[in-house]
Amino acid sequence: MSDGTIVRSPASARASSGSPRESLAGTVEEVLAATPVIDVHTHLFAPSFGELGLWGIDDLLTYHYLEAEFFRFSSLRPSEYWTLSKQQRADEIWQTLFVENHPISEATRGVISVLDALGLDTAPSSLAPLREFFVEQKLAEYIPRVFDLAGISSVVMTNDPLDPAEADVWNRDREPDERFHSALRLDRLVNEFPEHCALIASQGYGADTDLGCRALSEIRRFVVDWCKRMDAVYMAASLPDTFAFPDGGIQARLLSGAILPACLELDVPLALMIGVRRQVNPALRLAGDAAGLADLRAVENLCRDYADNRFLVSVLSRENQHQLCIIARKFSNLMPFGCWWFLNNPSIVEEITRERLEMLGTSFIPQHSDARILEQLIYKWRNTRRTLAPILAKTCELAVEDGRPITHCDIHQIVAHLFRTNFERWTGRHAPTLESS
Ligand code: RAT
Ligand code: ZN
Repeated sequence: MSDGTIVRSPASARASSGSPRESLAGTVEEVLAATPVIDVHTHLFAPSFGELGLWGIDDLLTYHYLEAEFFRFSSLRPSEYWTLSKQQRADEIWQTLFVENHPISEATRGVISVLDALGLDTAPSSLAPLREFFVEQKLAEYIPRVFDLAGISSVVMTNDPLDPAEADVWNRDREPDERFHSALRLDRLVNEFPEHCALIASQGYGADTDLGCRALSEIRRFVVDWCKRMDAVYMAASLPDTFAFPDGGIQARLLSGAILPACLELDVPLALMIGVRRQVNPALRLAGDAAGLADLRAVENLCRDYADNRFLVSVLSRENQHQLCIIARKFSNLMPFGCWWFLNNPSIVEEITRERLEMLGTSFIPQHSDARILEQLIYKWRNTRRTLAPILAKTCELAVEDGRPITHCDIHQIVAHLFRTNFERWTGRHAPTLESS
């Protein structure tokens, strides 16, 4: 079918040709499957980061989304759980969530979906055969296989220069890997500045907790240097539900005095992930964070007062999503992205994505995976495509009904905006494409 072919709505396609592939829904599905994604936010690492990169069955099972679910079913206390080895923890989670209970939640189905995609038994009586499979994999061939199964061309990592394990790698010589872009994560700097001020100073920067003019310009120099060292495609910080701007507090002063000017100097966007309530249950460690409703006036103020900066914004509370769309309609320097963390469930993704399409057309980035374990890319992107397909088809169908023909080329362009070019435009980077693109 040529690119200019008009794609009919399902009803008219059935009436004329009877072929479901001719239908809008079929075409949208095909285009979604064939368009490689740039995954704009993950916690994955390039192979040169060694042990920091997580993959395989034990890492998949000890994912913190599953740990949170495990404690709902198991009588094991968190303090006992943390004394176990990773393999023992994985065994406990498998037994509890996959053998004694039914893996029907989003996170448990994710593991099943990964095993299935890799051609593995989804209900083995022990993890031994699965462990054997993963031990045999060589990352050099395995990463391209996983990327291929997930339909992605590249991912963006999360790189915090104040994380000692990461800084070690960055301070060594490493080959750049075009499949793994970096994002300069500023959580420790923005949210725990007093605790990290000395570490910044130890790297030769005149950081000071007084946050006076000199200290701010030195912190800006620190941020610029690290952004260059990492060749970061954007800078990012997660922020609590209580985040306010401007409020004269440490976060706001760091943003206005150091980070936003550094973004402008380097022409990179700033990603703000707003609404996390860290460690409401510290016993659960990574699984102990929660979400809260934020006051998005902070985003309005930032977008208005820093009109030359570009912002990528994701908000964690379901109740904040409509407000974010409204703000994006007011400020063209704001790009909403992703259905973050607790929102990444089909029912909520569907609602948010429909709302965004209705209010913003294609001018947003619908999803990121947030994958921490390599193989999660497979299920998270499979799920995203599955949820997006009927929504996009319905949207196109409405346009046809309203009198605007939709061509194959239109559908390719719509999906390309959502999966790739909005991000490329925002970051000014063009990531490598797969052969299939
Ligand atoms: O989704 C997650 O894995 C969370 O733990 C967070 O990492 C969150 O995505 C973040 O980037 O802060
Ligand atoms: Zn994340």
